Amino acid sequence: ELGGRKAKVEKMFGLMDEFLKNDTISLQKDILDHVEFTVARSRFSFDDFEAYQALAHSVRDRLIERWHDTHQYFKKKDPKRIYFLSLEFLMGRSLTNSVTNLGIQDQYADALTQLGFDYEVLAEQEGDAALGNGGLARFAACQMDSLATLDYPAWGYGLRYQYGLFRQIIVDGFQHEQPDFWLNFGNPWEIERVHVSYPVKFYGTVEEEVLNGKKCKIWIPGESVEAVAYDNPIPGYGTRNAINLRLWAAKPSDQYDMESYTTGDYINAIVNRQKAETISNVLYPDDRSYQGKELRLKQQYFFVSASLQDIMRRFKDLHRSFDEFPEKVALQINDTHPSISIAEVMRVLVDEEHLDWSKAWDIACRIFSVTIHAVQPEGLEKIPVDLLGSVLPRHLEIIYEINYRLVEELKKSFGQDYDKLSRMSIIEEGAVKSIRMANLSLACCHTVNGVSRVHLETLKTRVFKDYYELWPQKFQCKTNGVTQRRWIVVSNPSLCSIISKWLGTEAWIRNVDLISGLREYAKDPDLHTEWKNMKRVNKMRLAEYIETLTSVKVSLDAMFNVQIKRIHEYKRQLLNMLGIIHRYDCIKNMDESDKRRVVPRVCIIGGKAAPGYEVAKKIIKLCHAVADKVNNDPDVGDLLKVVFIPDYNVSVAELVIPGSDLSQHLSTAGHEASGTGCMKFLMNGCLLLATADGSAVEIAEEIGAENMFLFGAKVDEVPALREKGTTLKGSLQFARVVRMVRDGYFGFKDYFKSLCDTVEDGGDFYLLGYDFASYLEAQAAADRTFVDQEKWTQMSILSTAGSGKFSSDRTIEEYAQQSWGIEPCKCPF
Ligand code: GPK
Repeated sequence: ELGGRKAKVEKMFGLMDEFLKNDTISLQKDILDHVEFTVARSRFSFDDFEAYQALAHSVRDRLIERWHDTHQYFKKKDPKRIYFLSLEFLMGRSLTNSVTNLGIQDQYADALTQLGFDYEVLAEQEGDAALGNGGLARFAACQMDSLATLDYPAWGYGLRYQYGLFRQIIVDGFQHEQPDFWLNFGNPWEIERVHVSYPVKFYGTVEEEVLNGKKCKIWIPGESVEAVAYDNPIPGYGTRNAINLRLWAAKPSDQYDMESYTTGDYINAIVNRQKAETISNVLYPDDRSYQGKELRLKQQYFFVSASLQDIMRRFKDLHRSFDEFPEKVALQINDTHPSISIAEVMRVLVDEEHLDWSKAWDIACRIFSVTIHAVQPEGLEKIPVDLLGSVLPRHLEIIYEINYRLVEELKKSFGQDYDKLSRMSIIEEGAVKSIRMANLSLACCHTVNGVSRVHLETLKTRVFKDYYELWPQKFQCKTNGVTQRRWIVVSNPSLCSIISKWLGTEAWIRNVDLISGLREYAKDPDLHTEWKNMKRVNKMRLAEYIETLTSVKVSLDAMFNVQIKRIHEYKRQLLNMLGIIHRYDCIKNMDESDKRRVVPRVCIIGGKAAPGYEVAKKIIKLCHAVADKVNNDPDVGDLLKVVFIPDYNVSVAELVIPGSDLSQHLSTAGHEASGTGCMKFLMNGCLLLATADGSAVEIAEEIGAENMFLFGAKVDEVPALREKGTTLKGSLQFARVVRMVRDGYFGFKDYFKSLCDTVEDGGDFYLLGYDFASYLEAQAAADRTFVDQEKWTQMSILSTAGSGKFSSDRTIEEYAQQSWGIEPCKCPF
């Protein structure tokens, strides 16, 4: 029997290439089949959206084929696997990315043209999968692409939110949030696995039991919800491997409410059951601020519990003893959000598998690693003890036990230094007694990763100082990266062709270090011509988009100057706005001959503010108020335009980045853990105007500081500057532009008052006033350079050429080797 099965598997591998064909005719046939049988439209009449759906399903078939093969192969080889747990993934669109990674873009384009459709137009039909907030979530998506491409045996685990990140609409210049019901028209990229489901328990009590003469604890839960798997294949580039991103959706469970059915309250019983689904309903839209909300905790535990059941089931299929667990399993915790998994692993090993505590703890300590994305200690999650005790009573006990043993160990190193012990404790005493999720991770994880060198330094010297002194070896730097597949190949095809042509190879798409080969041609006039044409075409596309959305016409000769990211005080979109106001003010005071020397600018801003973040919302309004005034001022004309792009998301970024000349990264030094947007601009040859913060410091090392526009206070100057507080005076220019806003020059005087207060009157925590002069100087330097197009183009080429380090492929290699201890497992054929 076994021999028979083996022969069958061999046969299947042998037939692999026999299945779905990728020639034009086969693709057309598949698309039309899907029109008829999946979308259920007649092949004689279907519109662009239906064509997109059919196209997507034909791609999905090809993904599924590879994905099955890959998992069959992983099963056969049984390598150590990496499980990547993240509450957020910002995948964006899948069509073009999948087709590119499958390597059949030309075939598809031909097939569609012959059917009378345009591939690019159909691609535009797809909505974004926005199951995340910002950098953290997009970075998770880039890592999945690299894991697949580098053939690592990896799984992603997360939550399948019904509502992704809210849609931003702008009414009279104010942000409004609308629900993103992204699943309305179906999602061809996911595979519903009704048979892969696990019960997840909440509430209840803990009781003691005697088992084989030993006392043990058992959790008697009060509620059970079913977690159902939705699988999202992630194809690698230039490999047959396709890995899986498994997202969990909550469904009512059949257990636990039988009572109400028998008591006759039939309708209420069903309504109550339905409430279970709320767990995976909606993504929390707050970027890096944590409120102790029950639903949030339930989301975290829900996805962690389901994922661990899945992981352990897979492990137990092939292995008998948990002794081997650390040889087969690495668990990566993306920020502290999934750190309840540490307590869950302990609960399963101790309560269900009946391992000794110390044995279980040893296993836990060998499997977990964590990446911290926050900079501020306030950004770290704390869960009120009462809340945790009610939702997960057994986990609270386990955390107490972990903490007790931790503190005993700490006493050995630090004696009776109670201040230190209380800082390092997992439990925070105080008005609201809380669990510090970061400390739970620090206590257990073998590796604690920072996302840039500067960030790791901050973790070591400030945020986790005590832990660093105790366990320096745990702390590692894994500078972030982004995938060149999406951020060059998919979103900037003309640049992609130029790079391949000049390097004489496409190998850089998998091995991006080769991109440095462009340096050699940085002064080549032929390359300059191609480069400038590429930029111009991308700017044209962006200009059309801007006009469609905002009715503002922009000149292609202007410098496109862009800041796109979540709106935050520390990211200082306000500094950008004040700089724009300054520029406007200067132009207003110029005579015609002065004006001729002004470099025309289009200032583009985009980003969402968390719904409850008032200051951020005022910044958005200020952008619109300034835009209204400036764009309609005949004195200014094309010299200055201000554009706010609404509903910024991944696919908007794919359009905006290739069309930018200059990008701005203005965080107060020490506040941006890394930044990944800057890396996408860098790859696309957009020059950077940035503070020496996060990854910008490393970018300057790679491309040379002379090839970007750095400004502002340095990380180590910031604390002293803050100390000086009120005695710090911004420049006269700064006072003047703030006064213009205060005096109602752009209207909404009362509304903007509190915004102005944040940067004046002894406030100005983020040092806008202090950095203003040097910001203006950097902007002026950018102007001077832009006039010299040859110089500018050379810097642009050198930016792309120096971007190799910032590929997520490099990041993933470092994780694989330094944190996870995993090897590639490449599916043959
Ligand atoms: C950091 F703490 C957080 C958070 O809650 N959300 C988020 O997007 C970002 N981040 C950092 O702000 C960026 O500097 C960093 O590049 C990104 O995470 C990925 O590490």
